[in-house]
Amino acid sequence: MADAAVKANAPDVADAAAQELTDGFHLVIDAFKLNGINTIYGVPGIPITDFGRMAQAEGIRVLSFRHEQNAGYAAAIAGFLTKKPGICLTVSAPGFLNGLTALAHATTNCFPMILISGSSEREIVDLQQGDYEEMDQLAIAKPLCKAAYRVLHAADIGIGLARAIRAAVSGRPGGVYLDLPAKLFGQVMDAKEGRKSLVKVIDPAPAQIPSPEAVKRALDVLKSAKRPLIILGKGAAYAQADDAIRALVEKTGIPFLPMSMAKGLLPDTHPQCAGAARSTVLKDSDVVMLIGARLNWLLSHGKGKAWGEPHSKMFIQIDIEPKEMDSNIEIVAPVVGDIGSCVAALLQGIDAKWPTAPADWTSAVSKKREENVAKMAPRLMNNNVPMDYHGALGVLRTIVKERPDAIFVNEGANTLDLARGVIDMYRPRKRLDVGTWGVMGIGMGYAIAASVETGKPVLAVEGDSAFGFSGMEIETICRYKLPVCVVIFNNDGIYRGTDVNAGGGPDPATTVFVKGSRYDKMIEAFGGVGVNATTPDELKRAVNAAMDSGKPTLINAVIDPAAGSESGRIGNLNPKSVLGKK
Ligand code: ADP
Ligand code: TPW
Ligand code: MG
Repeated sequence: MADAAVKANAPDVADAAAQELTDGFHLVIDAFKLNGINTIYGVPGIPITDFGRMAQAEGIRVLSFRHEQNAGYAAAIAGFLTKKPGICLTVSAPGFLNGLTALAHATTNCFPMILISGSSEREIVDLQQGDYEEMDQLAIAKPLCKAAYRVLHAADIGIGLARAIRAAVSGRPGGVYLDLPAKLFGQVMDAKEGRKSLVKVIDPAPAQIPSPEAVKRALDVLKSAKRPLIILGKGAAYAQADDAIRALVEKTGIPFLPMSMAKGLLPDTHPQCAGAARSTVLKDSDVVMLIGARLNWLLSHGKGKAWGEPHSKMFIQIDIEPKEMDSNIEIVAPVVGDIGSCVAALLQGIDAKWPTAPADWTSAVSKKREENVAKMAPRLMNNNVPMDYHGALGVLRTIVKERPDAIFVNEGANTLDLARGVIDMYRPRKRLDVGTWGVMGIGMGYAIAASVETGKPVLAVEGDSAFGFSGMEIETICRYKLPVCVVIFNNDGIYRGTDVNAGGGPDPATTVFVKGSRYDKMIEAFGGVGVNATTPDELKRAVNAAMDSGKPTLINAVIDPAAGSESGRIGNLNPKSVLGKK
C-alpha cells in the first residue's frame, strides 16, 4: 500500500475507522457476482493467489488446474456451452502466455471467454527495468483476441469487467483479455462508492434482427432450389435456437449436414440428416444455406472438386458477422443477424404452401446415406484383437446411443476423424472437439468444464498423442471427483505406432511412443479407476461401469498400431517432399 495510486485513492486514516472500505480484490469478486459469473478456471500464484481464495470464500467455484492452457480451454468451452464468457485466471508473464493459446483458440472458434491475468508493476514494465515476471501483456494479447483492456484504478473495475463481458459475447463471440496489475487488488476505496462503481451488464448480447429484404432474398433463392442443402455449424449450436432450427429443417424437408460440433443439434439419425452422404450433398446440391458455419478449410472454402466444380451453386449464409459474407466465394443471399432472430424471420415466410424439397433429391440423398451406413455396419461389429478403430468405436457408438445426455469430448487424428463419422449424436451441444484449428490439447480442459457447467457425465475419447497434451489434468478430475471417463485409443503413437527411424539410429521415429504404454496406471496414482481394455467387450464393460459409477476413470484401449492412416482424414494437407523419401 505504499505506492502513489493507493495513496491517491485511500481515504484519510482518521476517516478510515468510521468508514466502510472495500478493495480491488472484493470489487472484482462483487463485479463477477453481479454479472452472474460463478465459476473461474485457473492456476494460482503471485499476484492472484489471495484473489482465488477470497473468490472461493465468497461462493464462486474456483477450479485450480495444473497448467493454464487447460484452464483456458475449460473457460473457452464453458463459454460455448453457456453463452456467458468463460473465465480463465492466471499469473503474470509465463502463466499469461500459457493461457494465451486458449484465448486465441476461443477467438478463432467464436467462443466467448475472458482471460484475466495478474501483471507486474506498470512503471517498471514500461521502463523495462526487470520486474518479477515482467511483460507487456496487454500489447501481446491484443492481436490474439477481440478486445484487450487494463484496469489501473479500483474505481474502474466495474467498467472494465462490463467492457470485457460485452466484447466477449456481443456480435461474433470471442476471446477478451483483461489485465489486472498486482497493485490494483490492494487498492482501497469507500465501499459505498465501490458498490456504485459496479456495472450490471444489461442485455450483453443484444438480438441482431436481419433486414426484411435479406430474409426475402434468402427465401426466394431457397424456393428456387431443386437440390437444396442446409449446413449447420457450431455457431448454430452456440445460438441455442434449437427448436427454431428444427422447425426450419422439418418444414422445408431439406437435407441437413451438421459440422462436427453441430452434430446432435438434430439427431444424426434424423431422416433428413445427410451426414453419411456428405460427398454427395456437397457435390450435387444447387442451393446451400449455411447456418453458423464458415466456408473455411473445413468446407474446402466452398470450391473445388469436393463441391463438384465447375458449379453454379448459390449460397445463402446466416451469420452474425457481416464480414464473413463473400469471404471465400460469392454469397447470393447474405442474412446478417443472430441465428435465433434470422431463423425465426425465415420461418415466418415458410407457410403451409411452401414447396418441400423435391422428392427425387431427398430420396437420392437417403439412398446414398443408407448405402454408406450399411457398408460401415459390419466393420463396427468386428471383434479383432488387437482392436482396430472401428471395432472400438462400434462399442462406443452404442454406449452414446444409450446415454444421449452424456457429453462426448474427442481429439486425435484417426481417433477424431473416425469417431466423428461413426458416433451418432442425439442432443445439441454434446459433441465437443478440436474445432477450427484441429488443435490437440483441448481434451481434459473441455472434459472438466463440460462436467462442471452441465453436471452431466463426460466421455472423452482421446488419441494417445492428443491425451498427452493435457494428461496431467486427470489429477484435477480426480481432485474434484468429476464424472469423467477418459478412453485413450492407444496405438503407440501419432497416426500409427509403426514408424521407424529412417536414419537407422537408436532414436525411435518421431511419431512413435513407448510401445505398450499403460496410461490406465496414471490415474491410479490419484485414486481414480484405471482399466486396460484389449477387446471390444472389455472396453464396453469398462465404459459402462465408469458411466454408471461416475467415478473418474481412465481406460487404456489397446489399438492395433498399424490401423491408422497418416493425418487421419486430412492427409491431403500434409506437404510431401518432391524428392521422395530418403
Ligand atoms: P463450423 O466449424 O462448425 O463450421 P464455424 O466456427 O466455422 O463453424 O462458424 C461459426 C459461425 O457462427 C461464425 O462465423 C460465427 O460468426 C457465427 N455465429 C456464432 N454465434 C452466432 C449467433 N448467435 N448468431 C449468428 N451467427 C453466429
Ligand atoms: C497443438 C499436430 C495433429 S493430430 C496429432 C498431432 C500431434 C496427434 C495424432 O495422434 P493421436 O491420434 O492423438 O494418437 P491417432 O488415433 O491418429 O493416433 N500440436 C497441436 N495441434 C496439432 N494439431 C498438432 C500438434 C497433430
Ligand atoms: Mg495415436
